[in-house]
Amino acid sequence: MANERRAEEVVLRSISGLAVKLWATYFILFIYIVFHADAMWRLSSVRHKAVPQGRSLEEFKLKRREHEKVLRSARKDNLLVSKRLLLCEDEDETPMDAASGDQVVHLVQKLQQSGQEKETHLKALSGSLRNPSAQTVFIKHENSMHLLVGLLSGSQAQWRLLALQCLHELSQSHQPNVTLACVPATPYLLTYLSGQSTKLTELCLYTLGNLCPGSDVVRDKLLAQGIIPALKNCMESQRSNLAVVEAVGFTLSQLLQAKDAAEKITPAVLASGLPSLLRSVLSPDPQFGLAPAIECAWCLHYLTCSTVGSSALRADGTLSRCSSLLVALGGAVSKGTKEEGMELLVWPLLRSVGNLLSSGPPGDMGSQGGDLLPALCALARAFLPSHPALALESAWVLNNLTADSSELCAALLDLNLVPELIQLLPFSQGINTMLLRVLGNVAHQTNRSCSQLARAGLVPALCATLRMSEPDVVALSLEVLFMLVAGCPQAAEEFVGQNGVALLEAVQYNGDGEIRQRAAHLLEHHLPAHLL
Ligand SMILES: *[C@@H]1O[C@H](CO)[C@@H](O)[C@H](O)[C@H]1NC(C)=O
Ligand SMILES: *[C@@H]1O[C@H](CO)[C@@H](O)[C@H](O)[C@H]1NC(C)=O
Ligand SMILES: CC(=O)N[C@H]1CO[C@H](CO)[C@@H](O)[C@@H]1O
Repeated sequence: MANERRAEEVVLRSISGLAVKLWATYFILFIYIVFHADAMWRLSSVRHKAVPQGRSLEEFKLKRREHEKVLRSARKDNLLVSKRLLLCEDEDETPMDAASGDQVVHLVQKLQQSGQEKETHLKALSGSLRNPSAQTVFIKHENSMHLLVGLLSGSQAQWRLLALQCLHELSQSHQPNVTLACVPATPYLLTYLSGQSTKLTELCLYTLGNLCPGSDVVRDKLLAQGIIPALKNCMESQRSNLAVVEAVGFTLSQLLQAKDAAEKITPAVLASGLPSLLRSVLSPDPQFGLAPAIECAWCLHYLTCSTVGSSALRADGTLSRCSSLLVALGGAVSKGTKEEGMELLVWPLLRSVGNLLSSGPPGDMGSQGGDLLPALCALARAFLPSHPALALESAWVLNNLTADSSELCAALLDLNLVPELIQLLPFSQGINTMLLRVLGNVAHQTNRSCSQLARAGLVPALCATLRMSEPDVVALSLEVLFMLVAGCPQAAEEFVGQNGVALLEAVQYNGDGEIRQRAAHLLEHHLPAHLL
Protein backbone atom coordinates (compact mmCIF):
# COMPACT_ATOMS: atom_id res chain seq x y z
CA MET A 1 0.00 0.00 0.00
CA ALA A 2 2.77 2.34 0.99
CA ASN A 3 4.38 1.80 -2.40
CA GLU A 4 1.32 2.89 -4.25
CA ARG A 5 0.95 6.00 -2.21
CA ARG A 6 4.58 6.70 -2.89
CA ALA A 7 3.88 6.38 -6.57
CA GLU A 8 1.03 8.77 -6.07
CA GLU A 9 3.37 11.17 -4.45
CA VAL A 10 5.33 11.31 -7.64
CA VAL A 11 2.07 12.29 -9.27
CA LEU A 12 1.54 14.85 -6.54
CA ARG A 13 4.90 16.31 -7.29
CA SER A 14 4.02 16.70 -10.91
CA ILE A 15 0.83 18.31 -9.69
CA SER A 16 2.86 20.88 -7.83
CA GLY A 17 4.42 21.34 -11.24
CA LEU A 18 0.95 22.09 -12.50
CA ALA A 19 0.48 24.59 -9.71
CA VAL A 20 3.70 26.22 -10.84
CA LYS A 21 2.24 26.47 -14.32
CA LEU A 22 -0.81 28.12 -12.89
CA TRP A 23 1.36 30.53 -11.00
CA ALA A 24 3.12 31.23 -14.24
CA THR A 25 -0.26 32.00 -15.77
CA TYR A 26 -0.86 34.37 -12.97
CA PHE A 27 2.57 35.80 -13.43
CA ILE A 28 1.50 36.90 -16.88
CA LEU A 29 -1.64 38.41 -15.40
CA PHE A 30 0.54 40.07 -12.86
CA ILE A 31 2.75 41.59 -15.52
CA TYR A 32 -0.39 42.93 -17.11
CA ILE A 33 -1.41 44.49 -13.79
CA VAL A 34 2.05 45.88 -13.33
CA PHE A 35 1.89 47.54 -16.72
CA HIS A 36 -1.17 49.36 -15.54
CA ALA A 37 0.24 49.94 -12.11
CA ASP A 38 3.37 51.12 -13.82
CA ALA A 39 1.44 53.84 -15.58
CA MET A 40 0.11 54.80 -12.18
CA TRP A 41 3.52 54.67 -10.63
CA ARG A 42 5.04 56.77 -13.32
CA LEU A 43 2.26 59.25 -12.93
CA SER A 44 2.91 59.31 -9.25
CA SER A 45 6.58 59.83 -9.86
CA VAL A 46 5.75 62.90 -11.88
CA ARG A 47 3.25 64.31 -9.41
CA HIS A 48 4.70 62.58 -6.44
CA LYS A 49 3.79 65.13 -3.83
CA ALA A 50 0.21 65.40 -5.01
CA VAL A 51 -0.51 61.71 -4.66
CA PRO A 52 -1.79 60.89 -1.18
CA GLN A 53 0.86 59.02 0.80
CA GLY A 54 0.52 55.28 0.73
CA ARG A 55 -2.01 55.18 -2.04
CA SER A 56 0.08 53.10 -4.38
CA LEU A 57 0.81 50.79 -1.48
CA GLU A 58 -2.91 50.29 -0.86
CA GLU A 59 -3.62 49.55 -4.49
CA PHE A 60 -0.67 47.26 -4.54
CA LYS A 61 -2.03 45.41 -1.54
CA LEU A 62 -5.40 45.07 -3.17
CA LYS A 63 -3.82 43.50 -6.23
CA ARG A 64 -1.85 41.21 -4.03
CA ARG A 65 -5.05 39.97 -2.47
CA GLU A 66 -6.58 39.27 -5.86
CA HIS A 67 -3.44 37.42 -6.76
CA GLU A 68 -3.77 35.21 -3.68
CA LYS A 69 -7.30 34.25 -4.67
CA VAL A 70 -6.18 33.03 -8.07
CA LEU A 71 -3.36 31.07 -6.50
CA ARG A 72 -5.47 29.40 -3.91
CA SER A 73 -8.15 28.22 -6.22
CA ALA A 74 -5.49 26.76 -8.49
CA ARG A 75 -4.83 23.44 -6.86
CA LYS A 76 -8.14 21.92 -6.05
CA ASP A 77 -8.93 19.32 -8.64
CA ASN A 78 -5.97 17.04 -8.27
CA LEU A 79 -7.25 13.54 -8.32
CA LEU A 80 -5.36 10.33 -8.02
CA VAL A 81 -6.39 6.82 -8.89
CA SER A 82 -4.75 3.56 -7.92
CA LYS A 83 -5.47 -0.17 -7.96
CA ARG A 84 -4.90 -2.60 -5.14
CA LEU A 85 -4.03 -6.25 -5.22
CA LEU A 86 -5.03 -8.09 -2.11
CA LEU A 87 -3.07 -11.27 -1.70
CA CYS A 88 -4.55 -14.25 0.06
CA GLU A 89 -2.40 -15.80 2.77
CA ASP A 90 -1.55 -18.87 0.76
CA GLU A 91 -0.37 -16.94 -2.23
CA ASP A 92 3.02 -15.54 -2.98
CA GLU A 93 3.63 -12.36 -4.83
CA THR A 94 5.54 -13.86 -7.72
CA PRO A 95 3.21 -13.89 -10.72
CA MET A 96 2.53 -17.25 -12.29
CA ASP A 97 4.25 -18.06 -15.53
CA ALA A 98 2.52 -16.17 -18.25
CA ALA A 99 -0.56 -18.21 -18.96
CA SER A 100 -1.40 -18.59 -22.58
CA GLY A 101 -4.85 -17.84 -23.89
CA ASP A 102 -5.25 -21.54 -24.62
CA GLN A 103 -4.66 -22.41 -20.98
CA VAL A 104 -7.34 -19.98 -19.87
CA VAL A 105 -9.82 -21.42 -22.35
CA HIS A 106 -8.89 -24.89 -21.20
CA LEU A 107 -9.47 -23.98 -17.55
CA VAL A 108 -12.84 -22.43 -18.32
CA GLN A 109 -13.90 -25.58 -20.16
CA LYS A 110 -12.81 -27.70 -17.22
CA LEU A 111 -14.81 -25.51 -14.87
CA GLN A 112 -17.87 -25.83 -17.09
CA GLN A 113 -17.81 -29.58 -16.71
CA SER A 114 -19.21 -30.59 -13.40
CA GLY A 115 -16.36 -32.13 -11.50
CA GLN A 116 -14.86 -32.36 -8.10
CA GLU A 117 -11.70 -30.51 -9.05
CA LYS A 118 -13.34 -27.11 -9.39
CA GLU A 119 -11.26 -25.80 -6.54
CA THR A 120 -7.96 -26.62 -8.23
CA HIS A 121 -9.12 -25.18 -11.53
CA LEU A 122 -10.38 -22.01 -9.90
CA LYS A 123 -7.06 -21.52 -8.16
CA ALA A 124 -5.22 -22.03 -11.43
CA LEU A 125 -7.60 -19.65 -13.18
CA SER A 126 -7.11 -16.87 -10.67
CA GLY A 127 -3.35 -17.26 -11.06
CA SER A 128 -3.65 -17.08 -14.85
CA LEU A 129 -5.87 -14.05 -14.70
CA ARG A 130 -3.03 -12.02 -13.29
CA ASN A 131 -1.86 -11.85 -16.87
CA PRO A 132 -3.49 -9.03 -18.89
CA SER A 133 -3.71 -10.96 -22.14
CA ALA A 134 -5.31 -13.90 -20.32
CA GLN A 135 -7.88 -11.43 -18.95
CA THR A 136 -8.82 -10.37 -22.46
CA VAL A 137 -9.10 -13.97 -23.62
CA PHE A 138 -11.22 -14.78 -20.60
CA ILE A 139 -13.79 -12.03 -21.10
CA LYS A 140 -14.06 -12.83 -24.81
CA HIS A 141 -14.68 -16.49 -24.16
CA GLU A 142 -18.36 -17.23 -24.29
CA ASN A 143 -20.12 -17.70 -20.98
CA SER A 144 -16.96 -17.38 -18.95
CA MET A 145 -18.23 -14.50 -16.84
CA HIS A 146 -21.57 -16.21 -16.48
CA LEU A 147 -19.75 -19.21 -15.08
CA LEU A 148 -17.77 -17.12 -12.62
CA VAL A 149 -20.83 -15.26 -11.40
CA GLY A 150 -22.58 -18.60 -10.94
CA LEU A 151 -19.81 -19.79 -8.68
CA LEU A 152 -19.68 -16.45 -6.88
CA SER A 153 -23.36 -16.61 -6.08
CA GLY A 154 -23.42 -20.32 -5.35
CA SER A 155 -23.69 -22.06 -2.04
CA GLN A 156 -20.15 -23.45 -1.86
CA ALA A 157 -18.19 -21.07 0.37
CA GLN A 158 -14.77 -22.08 -0.93
CA TRP A 159 -15.81 -21.75 -4.61
CA ARG A 160 -17.34 -18.40 -3.80
CA LEU A 161 -14.08 -17.13 -2.36
CA LEU A 162 -12.03 -18.48 -5.26
CA ALA A 163 -14.41 -17.06 -7.85
CA LEU A 164 -14.11 -13.74 -6.06
CA GLN A 165 -10.34 -14.07 -6.22
CA CYS A 166 -10.66 -14.44 -10.02
CA LEU A 167 -12.82 -11.33 -10.20
CA HIS A 168 -10.35 -9.50 -8.02
CA GLU A 169 -7.62 -10.32 -10.53
CA LEU A 170 -9.83 -9.08 -13.37
CA SER A 171 -10.50 -5.87 -11.43
CA GLN A 172 -6.79 -5.05 -11.66
CA SER A 173 -7.12 -4.53 -15.38
CA HIS A 174 -6.81 -1.08 -16.87
CA GLN A 175 -8.85 -2.17 -19.92
CA PRO A 176 -12.34 -0.68 -19.82
CA ASN A 177 -13.61 -3.82 -21.56
CA VAL A 178 -12.42 -6.05 -18.76
CA THR A 179 -13.91 -3.75 -16.15
CA LEU A 180 -17.21 -3.68 -18.00
CA ALA A 181 -17.25 -7.45 -18.26
CA CYS A 182 -17.27 -7.62 -14.44
CA VAL A 183 -20.56 -5.72 -14.13
CA PRO A 184 -22.77 -8.85 -13.77
CA ALA A 185 -20.89 -9.65 -10.58
CA THR A 186 -21.33 -6.31 -8.82
CA PRO A 187 -24.72 -7.00 -7.16
CA TYR A 188 -23.13 -9.99 -5.39
CA LEU A 189 -20.06 -8.00 -4.43
CA LEU A 190 -22.33 -5.42 -2.81
CA THR A 191 -24.42 -8.06 -1.09
CA TYR A 192 -21.37 -9.68 0.47
CA LEU A 193 -20.42 -6.38 2.10
CA SER A 194 -22.96 -7.19 4.75
CA GLY A 195 -21.96 -10.84 4.97
CA GLN A 196 -20.44 -12.76 7.83
CA SER A 197 -17.02 -13.48 6.39
CA THR A 198 -14.69 -10.53 6.84
CA LYS A 199 -12.25 -12.08 4.42
CA LEU A 200 -14.90 -12.13 1.72
CA THR A 201 -16.02 -8.61 2.63
CA GLU A 202 -12.51 -7.25 2.42
CA LEU A 203 -11.87 -8.86 -0.95
CA CYS A 204 -15.21 -7.54 -2.26
CA LEU A 205 -14.28 -4.05 -1.12
CA TYR A 206 -10.92 -4.03 -2.87
CA THR A 207 -12.48 -5.51 -6.00
CA LEU A 208 -15.17 -2.83 -6.04
CA GLY A 209 -12.56 -0.18 -5.35
CA ASN A 210 -10.52 -1.35 -8.32
CA LEU A 211 -13.57 -1.40 -10.60
CA CYS A 212 -14.79 2.10 -9.65
CA PRO A 213 -12.38 4.22 -11.64
CA GLY A 214 -12.44 1.92 -14.67
CA SER A 215 -15.47 3.27 -16.47
CA ASP A 216 -18.29 5.71 -15.96
CA VAL A 217 -20.77 3.00 -16.85
CA VAL A 218 -19.54 0.76 -14.06
CA ARG A 219 -19.53 3.60 -11.57
CA ASP A 220 -23.06 4.64 -12.46
CA LYS A 221 -24.22 1.04 -12.11
CA LEU A 222 -22.59 0.77 -8.70
CA LEU A 223 -24.23 3.98 -7.58
CA ALA A 224 -27.60 2.78 -8.80
CA GLN A 225 -27.06 -0.54 -7.05
CA GLY A 226 -26.56 1.30 -3.79
CA ILE A 227 -22.84 1.21 -3.22
CA ILE A 228 -22.91 4.27 -0.94
CA PRO A 229 -25.39 2.94 1.65
CA ALA A 230 -23.69 -0.46 1.39
CA LEU A 231 -20.34 1.09 2.24
CA LYS A 232 -21.86 3.05 5.08
CA ASN A 233 -23.51 -0.01 6.61
CA CYS A 234 -20.37 -2.03 6.19
CA MET A 235 -18.25 0.60 7.91
CA GLU A 236 -20.74 1.06 10.69
CA SER A 237 -21.13 -2.62 11.45
CA GLN A 238 -17.43 -3.44 11.13
CA ARG A 239 -16.13 -0.38 12.93
CA SER A 240 -13.88 -2.44 15.15
CA ASN A 241 -12.32 -4.36 12.28
CA LEU A 242 -9.72 -1.93 11.08
CA ALA A 243 -8.78 -3.98 8.02
CA VAL A 244 -12.37 -3.65 6.78
CA VAL A 245 -12.46 0.04 7.72
CA GLU A 246 -9.30 0.57 5.69
CA ALA A 247 -10.83 -1.28 2.74
CA VAL A 248 -14.03 0.81 2.90
CA GLY A 249 -11.87 3.92 2.95
CA PHE A 250 -10.01 2.72 -0.13
CA THR A 251 -13.17 1.89 -2.07
CA LEU A 252 -14.86 5.13 -1.18
CA SER A 253 -11.81 7.16 -2.09
CA GLN A 254 -11.72 5.44 -5.49
CA LEU A 255 -15.38 6.26 -6.01
CA LEU A 256 -14.89 9.88 -4.99
CA GLN A 257 -12.21 10.41 -7.58
CA ALA A 258 -14.66 10.38 -10.46
CA LYS A 259 -14.48 13.55 -12.50
CA ASP A 260 -18.13 14.28 -11.87
CA ALA A 261 -18.01 13.24 -8.20
CA ALA A 262 -18.88 16.75 -7.03
CA GLU A 263 -22.32 16.56 -8.67
CA LYS A 264 -23.11 12.86 -8.58
CA ILE A 265 -21.33 11.31 -5.64
CA THR A 266 -20.32 13.86 -3.03
CA PRO A 267 -23.89 14.93 -2.14
CA ALA A 268 -24.95 11.31 -1.70
CA VAL A 269 -21.94 10.56 0.49
CA LEU A 270 -22.57 13.67 2.58
CA ALA A 271 -26.17 12.61 3.10
CA SER A 272 -25.27 9.01 3.92
CA GLY A 273 -23.75 9.62 7.31
CA LEU A 274 -20.35 8.40 6.09
CA PRO A 275 -18.47 11.63 6.95
CA SER A 276 -18.88 11.22 10.70
CA LEU A 277 -17.68 7.62 10.42
CA LEU A 278 -14.70 8.79 8.38
CA ARG A 279 -13.89 11.46 10.95
CA SER A 280 -14.02 8.94 13.75
CA VAL A 281 -11.24 6.96 12.08
CA LEU A 282 -8.89 9.93 12.18
CA SER A 283 -7.09 8.71 15.24
CA PRO A 284 -4.35 6.30 14.32
CA ASP A 285 -4.50 3.01 16.14
CA PRO A 286 -1.25 2.26 17.98
CA GLN A 287 -1.42 -1.44 17.11
CA PHE A 288 -2.91 -1.44 13.64
CA GLY A 289 -1.07 1.61 12.38
CA LEU A 290 -1.94 4.55 10.19
CA ALA A 291 -3.51 2.86 7.17
CA PRO A 292 -7.23 3.24 7.99
CA ALA A 293 -6.72 6.88 8.99
CA ILE A 294 -4.82 7.49 5.73
CA GLU A 295 -7.63 6.05 3.59
CA CYS A 296 -10.34 7.95 5.42
CA ALA A 297 -8.37 11.19 5.31
CA TRP A 298 -8.13 10.83 1.53
CA CYS A 299 -11.92 10.41 1.39
CA LEU A 300 -12.34 13.61 3.38
CA HIS A 301 -9.91 15.29 1.03
CA TYR A 302 -11.92 14.30 -2.04
CA LEU A 303 -15.14 15.37 -0.35
CA THR A 304 -13.68 18.77 0.49
CA CYS A 305 -12.55 19.30 -3.10
CA SER A 306 -16.01 20.52 -4.03
CA THR A 307 -17.62 23.64 -2.70
CA VAL A 308 -20.65 21.75 -1.48
CA GLY A 309 -18.45 19.22 0.30
CA SER A 310 -16.16 21.73 1.87
CA SER A 311 -18.92 23.91 3.27
CA ALA A 312 -20.89 20.93 4.60
CA LEU A 313 -17.85 19.40 6.23
CA ARG A 314 -16.64 22.72 7.57
CA ALA A 315 -19.94 23.07 9.41
CA ASP A 316 -19.61 19.49 10.63
CA GLY A 317 -16.41 19.81 12.57
CA THR A 318 -14.12 18.20 10.00
CA LEU A 319 -11.79 21.20 9.98
CA SER A 320 -11.35 20.93 13.69
CA ARG A 321 -10.81 17.16 13.55
CA CYS A 322 -8.22 17.33 10.78
CA SER A 323 -6.51 20.28 12.41
CA SER A 324 -6.18 18.62 15.77
CA LEU A 325 -4.65 15.55 14.17
CA LEU A 326 -2.20 17.77 12.30
CA VAL A 327 -1.38 19.55 15.54
CA ALA A 328 -0.71 16.17 17.17
CA LEU A 329 1.46 15.02 14.25
CA GLY A 330 3.32 18.35 14.21
CA GLY A 331 3.93 17.97 17.93
CA ALA A 332 5.26 14.47 17.38
CA VAL A 333 7.69 15.45 14.62
CA SER A 334 8.97 18.41 16.60
CA LYS A 335 9.85 15.97 19.36
CA GLY A 336 11.69 13.89 16.79
CA THR A 337 9.23 11.00 16.60
CA LYS A 338 8.38 10.48 12.98
CA GLU A 339 6.43 7.29 12.54
CA GLU A 340 7.08 5.27 9.40
CA GLY A 341 4.72 6.42 6.68
CA MET A 342 3.44 9.40 8.64
CA GLU A 343 3.81 11.60 5.59
CA LEU A 344 1.09 9.56 3.90
CA LEU A 345 -1.35 10.76 6.52
CA VAL A 346 -0.06 14.33 6.54
CA TRP A 347 -0.75 14.72 2.80
CA PRO A 348 -4.52 14.28 2.80
CA LEU A 349 -4.90 16.12 6.09
CA LEU A 350 -3.08 19.18 4.80
CA ARG A 351 -5.10 19.12 1.62
CA SER A 352 -8.37 18.75 3.48
CA VAL A 353 -7.55 21.65 5.77
CA GLY A 354 -6.53 23.77 2.78
CA ASN A 355 -9.79 22.95 1.02
CA LEU A 356 -11.89 23.51 4.12
CA LEU A 357 -10.40 26.94 4.60
CA SER A 358 -11.76 27.81 1.19
CA SER A 359 -15.28 27.89 2.58
CA GLY A 360 -14.49 30.76 4.88
CA PRO A 361 -11.73 32.62 6.65
CA PRO A 362 -10.04 30.83 9.54
CA GLY A 363 -11.63 33.23 12.04
CA ASP A 364 -13.93 30.62 13.57
CA MET A 365 -11.09 28.20 14.25
CA GLY A 366 -10.51 29.78 17.63
CA SER A 367 -7.25 28.90 19.28
CA GLN A 368 -6.85 25.95 16.96
CA GLY A 369 -5.66 28.23 14.19
CA GLY A 370 -2.89 29.42 16.47
CA ASP A 371 -1.97 25.83 17.34
CA LEU A 372 -1.80 24.87 13.69
CA LEU A 373 0.85 27.46 12.85
CA PRO A 374 3.71 25.90 14.83
CA ALA A 375 2.55 22.42 13.76
CA LEU A 376 2.74 23.41 10.09
CA CYS A 377 6.18 24.94 10.57
CA ALA A 378 7.35 21.76 12.31
CA LEU A 379 5.95 19.56 9.54
CA ALA A 380 7.52 21.71 6.84
CA ARG A 381 10.89 21.53 8.54
CA ALA A 382 10.70 17.82 9.30
CA PHE A 383 9.66 16.73 5.83
CA LEU A 384 11.78 19.13 3.83
CA PRO A 385 14.72 16.75 3.30
CA SER A 386 12.68 13.64 2.48
CA HIS A 387 9.48 15.06 0.99
CA PRO A 388 9.98 18.62 -0.25
CA ALA A 389 6.56 18.56 -1.88
CA LEU A 390 5.00 17.95 1.51
CA ALA A 391 6.92 20.87 2.98
CA LEU A 392 5.48 22.93 0.16
CA GLU A 393 1.99 21.71 0.98
CA SER A 394 2.47 22.80 4.60
CA ALA A 395 3.57 26.19 3.38
CA TRP A 396 0.43 26.33 1.24
CA VAL A 397 -1.76 25.92 4.28
CA LEU A 398 0.29 28.49 6.20
CA ASN A 399 -0.35 30.84 3.33
CA ASN A 400 -4.03 30.00 3.38
CA LEU A 401 -4.27 30.59 7.11
CA THR A 402 -2.43 33.89 7.08
CA ALA A 403 -3.88 35.32 3.86
CA ASP A 404 -7.03 36.69 5.38
CA SER A 405 -6.46 36.66 9.08
CA SER A 406 -4.80 39.47 10.96
CA GLU A 407 -5.10 37.35 14.14
CA LEU A 408 -3.10 34.51 12.65
CA CYS A 409 -0.53 36.89 11.16
CA ALA A 410 -0.12 38.36 14.63
CA ALA A 411 0.09 34.86 16.10
CA LEU A 412 2.85 33.94 13.66
CA LEU A 413 4.84 36.90 14.98
CA ASP A 414 3.99 36.34 18.63
CA LEU A 415 4.88 32.65 18.48
CA ASN A 416 8.22 33.71 17.09
CA LEU A 417 7.80 31.52 14.01
CA VAL A 418 9.18 34.06 11.54
CA PRO A 419 12.81 33.07 12.19
CA GLU A 420 11.83 29.47 11.41
CA LEU A 421 10.28 30.49 8.13
CA ILE A 422 13.35 32.55 7.32
CA GLN A 423 15.49 29.47 7.80
CA LEU A 424 13.49 27.67 5.12
CA LEU A 425 13.84 30.48 2.58
CA PRO A 426 16.97 29.04 0.92
CA PHE A 427 14.97 26.04 -0.31
CA SER A 428 13.63 26.06 -3.82
CA GLN A 429 10.94 23.81 -5.41
CA GLY A 430 8.34 26.44 -4.68
CA ILE A 431 8.96 26.47 -0.95
CA ASN A 432 10.73 29.81 -0.89
CA THR A 433 8.10 31.48 -3.06
CA MET A 434 5.30 30.15 -0.87
CA LEU A 435 7.03 31.28 2.31
CA LEU A 436 7.63 34.69 0.80
CA ARG A 437 3.89 34.86 0.27
CA VAL A 438 3.31 34.00 3.91
CA LEU A 439 5.78 36.69 4.99
CA GLY A 440 4.06 39.04 2.58
CA ASN A 441 0.73 38.30 4.24
CA VAL A 442 2.23 39.40 7.54
CA ALA A 443 3.90 42.49 6.11
CA HIS A 444 0.60 43.34 4.48
CA GLN A 445 -1.03 43.80 7.90
CA THR A 446 0.24 46.86 9.73
CA ASN A 447 3.30 49.02 10.16
CA ARG A 448 3.79 47.29 13.46
CA SER A 449 3.94 43.87 11.87
CA CYS A 450 6.51 45.27 9.43
CA SER A 451 8.74 46.38 12.28
CA GLN A 452 8.29 43.03 14.00
CA LEU A 453 9.31 41.28 10.80
CA ALA A 454 12.36 43.50 10.54
CA ARG A 455 13.29 42.71 14.14
CA ALA A 456 12.95 39.00 13.38
CA GLY A 457 15.67 39.36 10.75
CA LEU A 458 13.72 39.60 7.53
CA VAL A 459 15.87 42.30 5.90
CA PRO A 460 19.06 40.23 5.56
CA ALA A 461 16.93 37.25 4.51
CA LEU A 462 15.42 39.29 1.70
CA CYS A 463 18.86 40.47 0.66
CA ALA A 464 19.70 36.78 0.21
CA THR A 465 16.55 35.91 -1.72
CA LEU A 466 17.03 38.94 -3.98
CA ARG A 467 20.29 37.31 -5.05
CA MET A 468 18.58 34.07 -6.05
CA SER A 469 18.32 33.16 -9.69
CA GLU A 470 14.61 32.29 -9.87
CA PRO A 471 12.74 35.34 -11.21
CA ASP A 472 9.60 34.63 -9.17
CA VAL A 473 11.64 34.55 -5.96
CA VAL A 474 13.15 37.90 -6.84
CA ALA A 475 9.77 39.36 -7.78
CA LEU A 476 8.18 38.22 -4.52
CA SER A 477 11.15 39.41 -2.51
CA LEU A 478 10.73 42.84 -4.06
CA GLU A 479 7.06 42.70 -3.19
CA VAL A 480 7.72 41.92 0.47
CA LEU A 481 10.56 44.42 0.61
CA PHE A 482 8.30 47.09 -0.79
CA MET A 483 5.77 46.57 1.99
CA LEU A 484 8.45 46.30 4.61
CA VAL A 485 10.30 49.52 3.78
CA ALA A 486 7.07 51.42 3.19
CA GLY A 487 5.77 50.40 6.61
CA CYS A 488 8.92 50.57 8.65
CA PRO A 489 11.55 53.29 8.15
CA GLN A 490 14.07 51.31 10.22
CA ALA A 491 13.79 48.43 7.77
CA ALA A 492 14.56 50.82 4.93
CA GLU A 493 17.61 52.06 6.78
CA GLU A 494 18.72 48.55 7.57
CA PHE A 495 18.33 47.57 3.94
CA VAL A 496 20.45 50.48 2.77
CA GLY A 497 22.98 49.60 5.46
CA GLN A 498 23.19 46.07 4.06
CA ASN A 499 24.26 47.38 0.69
CA GLY A 500 20.70 47.17 -0.55
CA VAL A 501 21.08 49.90 -3.10
CA ALA A 502 23.76 48.01 -5.00
CA LEU A 503 21.64 44.91 -4.72
CA LEU A 504 18.61 46.64 -6.22
CA GLU A 505 20.79 48.01 -8.99
CA ALA A 506 22.00 44.51 -9.74
CA VAL A 507 18.42 43.22 -9.75
CA GLN A 508 17.45 46.06 -12.05
CA TYR A 509 20.28 45.16 -14.34
CA ASN A 510 19.59 41.42 -14.48
CA GLY A 511 15.84 41.29 -14.09
CA ASP A 512 13.13 41.23 -16.70
CA GLY A 513 10.78 44.12 -17.39
CA GLU A 514 8.53 43.74 -14.42
CA ILE A 515 11.29 43.12 -11.90
CA ARG A 516 13.22 46.05 -13.31
CA GLN A 517 10.29 48.38 -12.86
CA ARG A 518 9.77 47.29 -9.31
CA ALA A 519 13.38 47.63 -8.31
CA ALA A 520 13.51 51.07 -9.91
CA HIS A 521 10.34 52.12 -8.14
CA LEU A 522 11.71 51.00 -4.80
CA LEU A 523 15.00 52.76 -5.39
CA GLU A 524 13.37 55.99 -6.42
CA HIS A 525 10.57 56.30 -3.94
CA HIS A 526 10.92 54.11 -0.92
CA LEU A 527 14.45 54.31 0.31
CA PRO A 528 15.40 57.19 2.57
CA ALA A 529 16.94 59.84 0.30
CA HIS A 530 19.40 61.01 2.91
CA LEU A 531 21.05 57.59 2.94
CA LEU A 532 21.40 57.09 -0.79
C1 LIG B 1 -13.11 -3.60 -26.40
O1 LIG B 1 -14.41 -3.80 -26.86
C2 LIG B 1 -14.67 -3.22 -28.13
C3 LIG B 1 -16.13 -3.40 -28.46
O2 LIG B 1 -16.56 -4.66 -28.12
C4 LIG B 1 -13.76 -3.84 -29.18
O3 LIG B 1 -13.96 -3.24 -30.40
C5 LIG B 1 -12.31 -3.67 -28.73
O4 LIG B 1 -11.46 -4.33 -29.63
C6 LIG B 1 -12.11 -4.20 -27.35
N1 LIG B 1 -10.76 -3.88 -26.92
C7 LIG B 1 -9.99 -4.79 -26.38
C8 LIG B 1 -8.63 -4.30 -25.97
O5 LIG B 1 -10.33 -5.92 -26.21
C1 LIG C 1 3.02 53.47 8.22
O1 LIG C 1 4.31 53.96 8.13
C2 LIG C 1 4.53 54.87 7.06
C3 LIG C 1 6.00 55.18 7.00
O2 LIG C 1 6.53 55.43 8.26
C4 LIG C 1 3.66 56.12 7.31
O3 LIG C 1 3.81 57.00 6.24
C5 LIG C 1 2.21 55.66 7.38
O4 LIG C 1 1.38 56.76 7.70
C6 LIG C 1 2.04 54.59 8.44
N1 LIG C 1 0.69 54.07 8.35
C7 LIG C 1 -0.08 53.97 9.41
C8 LIG C 1 -1.44 53.43 9.16
O5 LIG C 1 0.30 54.28 10.52
C1 LIG D 1 -8.65 32.38 4.75
C2 LIG D 1 -8.19 31.99 3.41
O1 LIG D 1 -7.23 32.50 2.92
N1 LIG D 1 -8.90 31.10 2.79
C3 LIG D 1 -8.58 30.70 1.46
C4 LIG D 1 -8.01 29.31 1.44
O2 LIG D 1 -7.89 28.85 0.14
C5 LIG D 1 -9.06 28.89 -0.64
C6 LIG D 1 -8.79 28.26 -1.96
O3 LIG D 1 -8.22 27.01 -1.82
C7 LIG D 1 -9.55 30.32 -0.76
O4 LIG D 1 -10.72 30.37 -1.54
C8 LIG D 1 -9.81 30.85 0.61
O5 LIG D 1 -10.18 32.19 0.54
